[in-house]
Amino acid sequence: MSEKVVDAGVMHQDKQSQEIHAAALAQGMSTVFERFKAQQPQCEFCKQGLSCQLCSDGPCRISERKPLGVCGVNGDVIVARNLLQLTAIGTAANNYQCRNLAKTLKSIGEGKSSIKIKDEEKLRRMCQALGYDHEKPVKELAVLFADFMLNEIGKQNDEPLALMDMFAVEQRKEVWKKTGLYATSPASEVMTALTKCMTNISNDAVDLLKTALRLGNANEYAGLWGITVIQDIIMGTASLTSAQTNIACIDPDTVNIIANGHQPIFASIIMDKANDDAFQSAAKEAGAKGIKLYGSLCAGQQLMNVSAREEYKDIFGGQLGNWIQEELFIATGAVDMFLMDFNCAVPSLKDYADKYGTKLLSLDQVVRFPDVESLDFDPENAEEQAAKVLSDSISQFKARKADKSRVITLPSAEKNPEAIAGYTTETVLKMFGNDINTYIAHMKEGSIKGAVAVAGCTTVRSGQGGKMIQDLTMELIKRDIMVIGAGCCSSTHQNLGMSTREMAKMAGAKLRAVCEKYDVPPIVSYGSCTDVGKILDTVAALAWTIGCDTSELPVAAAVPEYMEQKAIADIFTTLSFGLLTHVSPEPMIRGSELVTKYLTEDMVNVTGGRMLLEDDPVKAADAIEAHIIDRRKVINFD
Ligand code: XCC
Repeated sequence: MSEKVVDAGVMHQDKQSQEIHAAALAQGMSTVFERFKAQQPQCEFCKQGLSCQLCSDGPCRISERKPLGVCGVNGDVIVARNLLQLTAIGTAANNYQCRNLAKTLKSIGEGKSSIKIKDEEKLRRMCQALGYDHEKPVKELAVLFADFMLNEIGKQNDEPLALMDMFAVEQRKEVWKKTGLYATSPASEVMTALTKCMTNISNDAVDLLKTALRLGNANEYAGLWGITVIQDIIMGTASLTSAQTNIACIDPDTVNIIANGHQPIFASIIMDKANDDAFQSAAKEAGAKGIKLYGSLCAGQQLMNVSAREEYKDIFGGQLGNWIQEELFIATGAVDMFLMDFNCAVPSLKDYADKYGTKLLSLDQVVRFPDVESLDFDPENAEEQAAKVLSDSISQFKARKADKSRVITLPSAEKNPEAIAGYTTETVLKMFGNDINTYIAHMKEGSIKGAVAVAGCTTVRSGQGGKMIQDLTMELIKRDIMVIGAGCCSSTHQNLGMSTREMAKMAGAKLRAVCEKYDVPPIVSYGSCTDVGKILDTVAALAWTIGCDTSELPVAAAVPEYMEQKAIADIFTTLSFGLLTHVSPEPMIRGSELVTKYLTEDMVNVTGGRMLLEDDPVKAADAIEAHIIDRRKVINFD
């Protein structure tokens, strides 16, 4: 056992969560942290990726004494195959979400749904880029664009992804063509990848890893790209905003609805509907001050990004936090309705909901719990569904008020400073006088030494619980490196009060001066983990303008608290883009020297990218900074 077991004293990094965590334990509940501890020691074979459970002759575990499985497979193939399966799951999940969005857009275009398109301009721009007559009626364009996306996701003709052809920088396309990484549709790539994962088919570990890189491209050029664009079209593009964050924003005197997950469209419709007089007066009659909808995880990040709109002012209650906190939201005893729209709805939520009187509702066919009601989002019935959620939430509130035994525990710790959010390529550039060259000029002179996307989940492993995100981010900004946050990393930044303009004071002198001049924080939040697509948009825009390849830019990606499979797919996306990609905790690959060496060293000769495995935030920042300094030389920025 080389790994340190989580120290019970090092859990949530923010005081509000620590308080509610302690209260939940005192009330007889267990959280991710206690269950992690109870699971120790975990299987060393599995941790190294050396366990194969695919066939009836297994499970096989590879060791020096037993180097081959029953079929003769070696540890390299087992490790690579296990990793490829994770990548395929993540790619499928991102594209599943994109397909849902495309279907919703199509139903709007066909006039079957009453949902309104909030960014018509973006739809027209995208259609123009695809070569359609962008002056057609908006509904027609919605159908055209939705059909285009559905075809991209599902086509089986082996044609490359049109989006990759259109939006990737030229040098990158050449790299992908040369290395066999030019991807076709995610449906086809996932089918091929999973077939390769079958027993006794692909016995070449390097080929399996290259398949994961192809999935990375299919993940980006259909899934992530499509999610961001269609969500913007339907919900409206993000704009700069500030909002309350963390558990203390829950108001016990309002009807409280939490929107948890990654698919925020339905929650935005509920917010629209909550303004109706009928619901406002029903809430008041029930004794509530009003109705609040709070964001949770990545869906919350998206909702926060559009929360500056007038119609959401009284309804959006704030962004509660990241996945390791979600049990705690319910443990406050003040939550009436908890909506689960996609992943990161932990199984223990049911125990929490039963204990604290919260109603759980699953909103998508893939989210299923025994004995939990589902109301799968249907764009054709969105209004009725939103009305039902609101009436049920009001009834839940009434029941909460009537329940004399209900204990409400809210944090006594100080509220967080309001977080600023809603950054996109456009908003960042706007801060720099709407000229990407101004940003590049500052990069060139070194006042912005480089930029790092700090994205993805939080994890309970090794006592991280947000700590690694916090420490790595601080180390980076100290070194004049700008941080772009997304996903639960952004939630962690917000909970720790790091998403403010004042953070400029903690940055290196040069970065601080730029931040203060342009009124930009050194840590900008792009939103959900699916907004990695939006971050790569910014990366591509920089590369286009500078005239270099994405692998030559002084940028890197970091997934400092990697947890699940979509993060693995995203990691293969950034690796395929040629970016240095820091990952902690280590994925389960150490059992194969070949796989570890390929990912951390040899891949540089394929895509230009490589994985940086480092659990120490200072050492990770050192290595990222060294990479950025090296890249600056390549493009003559020094
Ligand atoms: Fe889940 Fe996105 Fe990860 Fe957070 S960041 S732990 S997926 S909610 Ni994607």
